[in-house]
Parts: sequence; C-alpha cells; structure tokens
Amino acid sequence: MASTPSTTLATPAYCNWNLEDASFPEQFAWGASTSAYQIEGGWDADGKGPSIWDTFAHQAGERVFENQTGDVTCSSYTLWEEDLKCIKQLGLTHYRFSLSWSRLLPDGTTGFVNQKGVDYYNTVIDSLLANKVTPMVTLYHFDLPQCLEDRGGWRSGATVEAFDAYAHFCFRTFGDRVKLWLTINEPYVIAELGYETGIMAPGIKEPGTGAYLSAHNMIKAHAAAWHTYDEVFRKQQGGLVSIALNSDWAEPFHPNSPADQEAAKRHIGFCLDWFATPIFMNGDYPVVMKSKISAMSKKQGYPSSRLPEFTPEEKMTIKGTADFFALNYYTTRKIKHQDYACGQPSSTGDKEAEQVTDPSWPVATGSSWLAVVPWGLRHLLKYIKDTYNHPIIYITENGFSQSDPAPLDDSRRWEYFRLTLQEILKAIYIDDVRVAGYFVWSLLDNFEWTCGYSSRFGLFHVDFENAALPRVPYTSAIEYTKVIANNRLMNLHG
Ligand code: PNW
Repeated sequence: MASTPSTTLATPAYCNWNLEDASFPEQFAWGASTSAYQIEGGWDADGKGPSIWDTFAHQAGERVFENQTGDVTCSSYTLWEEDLKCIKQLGLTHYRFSLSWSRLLPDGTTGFVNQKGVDYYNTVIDSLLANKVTPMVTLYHFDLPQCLEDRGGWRSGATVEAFDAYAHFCFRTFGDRVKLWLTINEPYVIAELGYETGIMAPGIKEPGTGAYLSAHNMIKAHAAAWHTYDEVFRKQQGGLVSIALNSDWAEPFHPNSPADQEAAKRHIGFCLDWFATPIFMNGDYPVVMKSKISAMSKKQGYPSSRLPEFTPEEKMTIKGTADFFALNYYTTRKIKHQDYACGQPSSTGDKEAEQVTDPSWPVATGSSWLAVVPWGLRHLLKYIKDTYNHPIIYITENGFSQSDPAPLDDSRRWEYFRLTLQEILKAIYIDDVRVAGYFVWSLLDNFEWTCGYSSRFGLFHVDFENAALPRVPYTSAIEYTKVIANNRLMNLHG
C-alpha cells in the first residue's frame, strides 16, 4: 500500500552525488496516466450516458481540431487487454485511470446504475491487481454527465451533492480493491477553460465569474467526497484520497523587479494555491486572490467581490481534506506584472500577471503551450514542501507531446523525461521533498482535448487510421521500462 516511502530522505551511502547513479526511494510508484474520455471510446456503448465532452465534440464548428471526437479514440473500452499488455511491458507498479461517471451512472445520479460500466471497471481493476499493478483512480477527469450540466453543471450546488453520491457509489463498489483515489482532475483547467473562456467542455463563457463559481463548487464537492470516505469507508478500506492539482512553475521576468516577483507569486497563487490553500491549509482562498479580486470587482462596479466566500462551517469542512499531494506538472513561465485597467471582468485580468515563454526553452512539438523546463518541477516540489507542510507528493502527470505524425524513435523526448527524473532526484535527495511516485502522461497516444489526435503524449504510439488501433512502444517506453526495472536512471555509458 502506498503510504509513506519507506526509505529515509537522507543521502544514501552509495550515492556519490552523481545523480546518474542515485536510486529512487524503495517502493517508489512508477506509473502512467490516462483518462476515460481520452482513451475509452464506446461513447454510447452498453447504456453509457452522454458526457459534456460527447456533446462538445459532436457540435460542429472546429471546437476540436478537425472536428475530431473521442467516440472511438483508443477504444480501451473494448481493447483493455491491449492496454494491459502495455502496462505489463513497461513494468509499471501503478496505473492511473479515470472512471467515466456517465458510463456508471448514465444520468449522473445513483437512481440508475449501468451494470455494464461497473463490470468494465471491475475487469480493469481486477486484472491490474492480478498483475501486481496498483490502481490509482480518478473519479472525475473533465467528463461531467450531460444531464448534470443541463442543470447548471459545476455552477450549481446540486452538482456538489451529485458528486458526493457518485463518490460514495464508487468507494462502495470499487474501494475494497482501490486504495488510491483522486476526486477531481485539474479543477483549475475545468474552471478556467470550461466555465470562463469556454475553450473546453462545457464551453461556458462567463469571464470574471464562471471560473470562480465552478471552482467554488468543485472544492466543496471534493471536500464532501473526502469526508464520505473518511467517515464511511476509511476504517474498513484503508485507502487515501486526494485531488490532482496542476500548476506551472513561475519565475519573475525581471528577476530583480519586486513587481514581477509579486506577479510570479500571484501566478501560482491563482492556480495551485487557489485549491491547495483551502484544501491543505485553512479552508479558505489565498489572501492574494481575495484581495485582488475584491479590489478589481469594486473598481468594476460590482457590489461585492466576484470571488464567492466560504461560510465558517464550509471552511471547517474543507480544511485538511487531502491524504497526500497530487501534482500535474508540465511547464514553467516567466511572469511580468501587468496593470489591468480594462473594465471587463476576467480571472486573468484579476491576476495582473502576464506570462511569457523564454525563447531559449525548447517547446514540445505537439503542444505550443508546453515549454520544456525540467528544473521548474524541482522548484515547484520545493514550494509545495515548504508551503503545504511537507506532504507526500505523487507527480500524477508529466509528459511531452509530439505532433502527428510522430516518429517511434523519440530520443529527444526521452531526454526531456531523463532531465525531469534527474530534477526529481535532486528534489528528493537535496531538497528533502517526499516524492512518492511519478506518472507519465500518458500510457497511450489519445484524444488530446481540443487538439484531437494532432498531439501525441503516449509512451505507446496508437495508429488511429488502423481499425485494430495497434499500440507500439516509442523509444521512450523502452527507456522508461529500464528505469522502472532498475529503480534508477541508467548511466549513459553503462
Ligand atoms: C492535462 N495547459 O491537462 C490533463 O489532465 C490531461 O487530460 C491532458 O491530456 C494533459 O494535461 C496534456 O494536456 C492540461 O494549458 C490541459 O497548461 C491544459 C494545460 C495543462 C494541462
């Protein structure tokens, strides 16, 4: 069971500070991650209800690259055995996947349970365990049941209750075997891209209010689910529950400019801390968010802050509702202070920080936003250690995309992984950060949201033109297998 890593964090005697030779801690979790909508296909198979991503991708208008959809994608709903082969080939100790809420509960409520959906996930979980692979299960990865969105989605308190009931159902149904749970994947991305800019499903454009309101409800939903686990299931099941938070690392554009230094802090304040401060610290939003949004709302003529408030009871309920820290890290930004005088409300305006990518940083070929900055992860890990009371941290996503068509020999990309793993070793052995595991995004090339199939994040290549959807390892998969088998980076010359 994944609790604390069993090794101490001091320098092992055999580590001569050549990080090429240092081992990862014993029991280190080596994983890969996926999510239901991105890999399963079978969008309406066997009684599955539609999710907001089914609706969003089916709407014409180039919301997704070339109007592609996740209708079939890797077809993991029917080809699970193929995925299992990939997992076994890598020698993963852990596999992170998500449950499709509307495959289990077609209208989002526990009023009707789709047994075929339960059977599917039972097969996945049982075969992982039979192969000594620990499942890490995300309850919700962007694919809200459409029926719930029709009643307000994450802007409505009703979704908080529905999520808690769904979580209860999942803990009851799968919790005898699943011991590592994540409630929500990247509430930041859901809030900002789903309910503020509308770039992702459900495509709501409510700048200045949509992100804050939806995030408010997601934090409450997470806390409710954690309490359900804590009160009803923990004693018997003995698992751990957290939430997967994404964050960039941020550096001031002008290192000596106090304004840029503050803006860099706000970049993290308005992303990671937005969720981590209430959940890990005090049940409330970061002070910097409260003061900025309140001042900006006032300037814009609002009677009160556009950031909702938690009641004292809610704060008590939210505080301390995570059993470990789950971090998704992809990139780093340089941040400039930027005055926002415009009257139009927007969450990015509230932050008064402009993000710039250093032109010297390489960019992953499949994602224009993904500047490759491995050392940013070390800084972020240290920040989490110092800010959130030295938690156990699982890096639940990290990866680098290639554009389609992608060569199987992706040695350059493997170099990015290697450099990243070296930074994790520094975090563990030099900074004393308690990193308990690392999960590559993603096991397979898959439906990369608005980029469709043009952006390939997989350790395994999937040929989407071939009806059999064959999975073939990239060089990165072969190299990752060696790292996992040895529990350390291999010396380049050895
Ligand atoms: C994550 N950004 O999303 C998700 O958890 C995955 O489903 C996704 O496939 C993966 O990262 C790669 O994109 C993100 O714009 C989406 O910074 C957007 C951003 C970061 C993460």
